[in-house]
Amino acid sequence: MARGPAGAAAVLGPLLWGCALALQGGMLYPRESPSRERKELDGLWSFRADFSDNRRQGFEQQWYRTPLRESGPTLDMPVPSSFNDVGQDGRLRSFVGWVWYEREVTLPQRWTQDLGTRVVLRIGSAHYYAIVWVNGVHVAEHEGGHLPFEADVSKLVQSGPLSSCRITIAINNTLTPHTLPPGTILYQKDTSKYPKGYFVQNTHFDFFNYAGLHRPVLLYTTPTIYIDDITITTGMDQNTGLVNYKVFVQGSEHFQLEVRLLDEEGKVVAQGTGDQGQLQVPSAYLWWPYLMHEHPAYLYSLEVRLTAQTEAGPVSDFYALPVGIRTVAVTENQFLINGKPFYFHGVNKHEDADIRGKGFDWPLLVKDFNLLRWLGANSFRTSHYPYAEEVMQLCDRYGIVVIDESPGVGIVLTQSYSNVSLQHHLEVMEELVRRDKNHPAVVMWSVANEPASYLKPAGYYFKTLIAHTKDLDPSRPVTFVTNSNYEADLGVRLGSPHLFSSPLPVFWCSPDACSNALQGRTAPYVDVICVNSYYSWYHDYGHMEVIQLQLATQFEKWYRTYQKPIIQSEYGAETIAGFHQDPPLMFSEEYQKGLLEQYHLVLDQKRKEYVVGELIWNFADFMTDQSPQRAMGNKKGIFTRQRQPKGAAFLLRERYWKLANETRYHGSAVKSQCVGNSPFTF
Ligand code: GCB
Repeated sequence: MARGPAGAAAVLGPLLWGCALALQGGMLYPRESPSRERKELDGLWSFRADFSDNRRQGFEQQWYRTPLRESGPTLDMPVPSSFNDVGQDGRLRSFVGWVWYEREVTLPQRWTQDLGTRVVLRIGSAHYYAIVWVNGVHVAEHEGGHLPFEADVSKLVQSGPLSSCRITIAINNTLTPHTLPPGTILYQKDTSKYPKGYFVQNTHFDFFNYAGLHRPVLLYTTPTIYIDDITITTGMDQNTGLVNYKVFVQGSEHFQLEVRLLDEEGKVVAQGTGDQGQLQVPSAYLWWPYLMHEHPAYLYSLEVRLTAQTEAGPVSDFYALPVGIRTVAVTENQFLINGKPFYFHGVNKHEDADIRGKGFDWPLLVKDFNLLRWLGANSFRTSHYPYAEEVMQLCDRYGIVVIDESPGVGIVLTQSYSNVSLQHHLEVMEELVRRDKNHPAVVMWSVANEPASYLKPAGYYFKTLIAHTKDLDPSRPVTFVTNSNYEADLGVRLGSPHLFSSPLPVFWCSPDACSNALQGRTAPYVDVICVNSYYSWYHDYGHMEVIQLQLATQFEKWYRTYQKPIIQSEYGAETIAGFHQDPPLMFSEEYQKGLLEQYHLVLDQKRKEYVVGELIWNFADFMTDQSPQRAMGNKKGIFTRQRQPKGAAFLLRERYWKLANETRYHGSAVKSQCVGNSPFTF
């Protein structure tokens, strides 16, 4: 039965029904293999926004029961894309409530007739709450706009003579104090100022709440006995690379598993059997970040073969997972990758572009990675939500290091610290870790951005959230990004001991940190302090002369209190491309450059001590809600929204390449990456 809201009030009210923690099953990226096929459903879908007063007409009239065109007019809607900016109807741009998507799909005959085939529908992201029907039958519901979800639709597509199926997806973009990110619906009741029933969606974050089917939707197959999940952690013992694997199988308890690790030339370098074990790779090539090594981003391929006997005969399933062997560790003042100090010189991004909004787009993605590499950026933070899986895959291939952030942005209301919110946040971290745990590029989790961490419940909330994230993945450090005053912050501070527990070896904590934790002396909530500041922008407007003093004070206060490495996780200035003023005035390109230079002077001192990174806000201009502070969006990009450089991009480029040369561990030439798929060897 659909868990859809029952009454009109619920349409814009809380969307939570109490999610049980501990996710069922894996979320392996759907890759083709000798046993798996894919059918992409990108392209034009039928679409309708439910403009009825209570936004519930679609449920009342059961629009999912018959083709959408039969219940009223439809629009063509591209998928993936946000629905907001593709049309000419201003009401759609700011629409709040349920929208309906539909697509008819013709299936290969084998998929509908071979009962040994499992057919799965996967939705890369549907922002924010989605309900899915296939041929009018409810198959899935999902809360959260930035992570994938699936439905096994085999029974439905294999139950009749039909070789086609109709997929209907209803999506609600309403944000409440308990969603992630949170928001509030403001009902305006003064009928002398607003029409009856008038409401607006308010948010507490600085980007436009684009909505729709933002990422690829596809159908894929597996055998009915199948590889459901794989967990990899890696380490080094002298020159020997260690790959710990665990394979989860569904569909039977009787099966055999073989694993092989192949190098980039396709040569088998290690192999094993069984559902868990350790592969040892003598003289292993390590996965190094871009610009840190002459051969960055070395990827092995872990091929897994499952075989089982069934009454109908033998069954095999194959899956190949890219694997980078690397270690991550944090000391009191360093961030180490493969035991060498790593300095984050990178950016914060958004999934955002003209027309498509937050819709996934390969040309845009490749352009962004080309710009990152041109810039000499070695890292980014997925501000302020998980990005598409394809983005993470490119980071693995190019060696771009990622701080992987949850959609925990704008947690500023007391209600957003309730148990309902916390429970949902814990589950989102489970979904995020489940999806991204095997990416070598991901070196740290960020559970939130700029929460009101001075509020009383913040201490318990973040302690619980961070401990849970460490339990889910003991192999990576955890942080959240703060803009609080160091004295007021309740989320970063020292807390009660957290013991690292994992069936797999712990690689990220330094021996001292581990032994401190184990002896119960200290266990910080966060492992790295990430701090945002906007000196001479949001205060002391125009006074760049105060930046050095204020920034140095910020670093010293945080460091002396906590003795943890610090990343300047945001800094920047609003800049309208083409505005020039010298001496610099706010909003001019000269002011942006001047402000960055002031920051860099202090960063250059402190990076010799304990500052381990700087991430500019922002890579590119992006769309926000309308407000007097924002001239058609946030303009702090060093590139425009169309990805053209402002003056600051050249300044940053010079700096990043200089930093790369100073911090490079080995070699100089950057080898171009082979990004093809190699054939299976089993
Ligand atoms: C911040 C936020 C970011 C904003 C930025 C700004 O601190 O983390 O989401 O866009 O400041 O430009 O105000």
